[in-house]
Amino acid sequence: VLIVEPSAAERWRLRNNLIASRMEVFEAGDLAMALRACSLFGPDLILAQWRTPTHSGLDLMKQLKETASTRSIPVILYCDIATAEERVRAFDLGAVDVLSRPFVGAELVARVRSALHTRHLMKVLERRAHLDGLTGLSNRQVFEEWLAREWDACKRRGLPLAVAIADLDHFKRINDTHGHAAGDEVLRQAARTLAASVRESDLVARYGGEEFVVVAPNCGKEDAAGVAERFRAGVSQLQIDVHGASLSVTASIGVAAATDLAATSPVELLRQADQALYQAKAAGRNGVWLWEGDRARPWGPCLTPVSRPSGEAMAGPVAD
Ligand code: GH3
Ligand code: MG
Ligand code: MG
Repeated sequence: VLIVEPSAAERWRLRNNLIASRMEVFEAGDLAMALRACSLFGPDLILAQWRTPTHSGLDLMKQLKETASTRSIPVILYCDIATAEERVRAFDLGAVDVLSRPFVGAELVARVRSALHTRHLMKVLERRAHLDGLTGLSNRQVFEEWLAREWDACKRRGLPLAVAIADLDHFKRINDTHGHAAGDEVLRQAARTLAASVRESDLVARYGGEEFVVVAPNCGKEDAAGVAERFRAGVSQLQIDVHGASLSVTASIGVAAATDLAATSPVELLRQADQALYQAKAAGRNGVWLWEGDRARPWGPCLTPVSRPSGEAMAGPVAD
């Protein structure tokens, strides 16, 4: 809980009440310190004095609303007397509670605890809304929002961006032969392998049933193909124990990267990665195909280039 209160004596009193109830407390004496404390500590709740010599609690709330990371922090305002109009205005601005002094410590703690509980439930719901329940990866909605945001950021900064779409090979057979629960376990382990194959700045999401997608900002095509190859190799080495049997699985991956983001679009990049994936499947699966220019080509150390009569180099990934 972040206490925003100019009087050191009052801060001390509030702080003692909250600490006695095993809450972690930070303190700020003015608006600038409060905003700094928010970015440093990310409080779950702000308990703020409404009227101070330097600012009003409403100013604080307006400032919090301006930044994405502080927008959802609940605020409880307190003051000596607030008129009905003022209280309405505070709630309109998003205050979760308004307290009139004098208040006893037990009531303060009860109100703070109740607001923290609501905050906790909101966080749980937000997490559930963003994650895929089976694999724990981000879900498709997060992926779409993330791609749009990262696309704009990379475009502004003149950076490349890559996407990779991975699809497990003959996954239906695993379900049909070993049952749905075995299939689920394969999906979980494949997801874990993919998450371990990417950089921290990349996003991995479950795209659909047995399909995953990676968004790699500031990543060129060769590096993205390298990530895809790491995943392909990692998945092919998995030994998944199900009812005493050891299952293995492979994946096909399509990769596409854009360097001039103003000249293309996320939809087009995904189409290219999907087309490359399609080629990886058609060529025998368990391979990485990279979109280049106007076509996909196979990529990776597992491939043996084959000369074609036209002279164009084509290679076939290891067939299953
Ligand atoms: P391909 O190599 O061409 O990709 O063949 P495939 O069998 O992997 O592809 P197909 O699209 O025919 O089958 C995908 C299967 O994935 C069918 C579906 O039942 C299964 N599936 C989708 N979501 C889940 C899930 O959450 N759990 C399990 N166990 N299976 C799932
Ligand atoms: Mg599929
Ligand atoms: Mg598949």
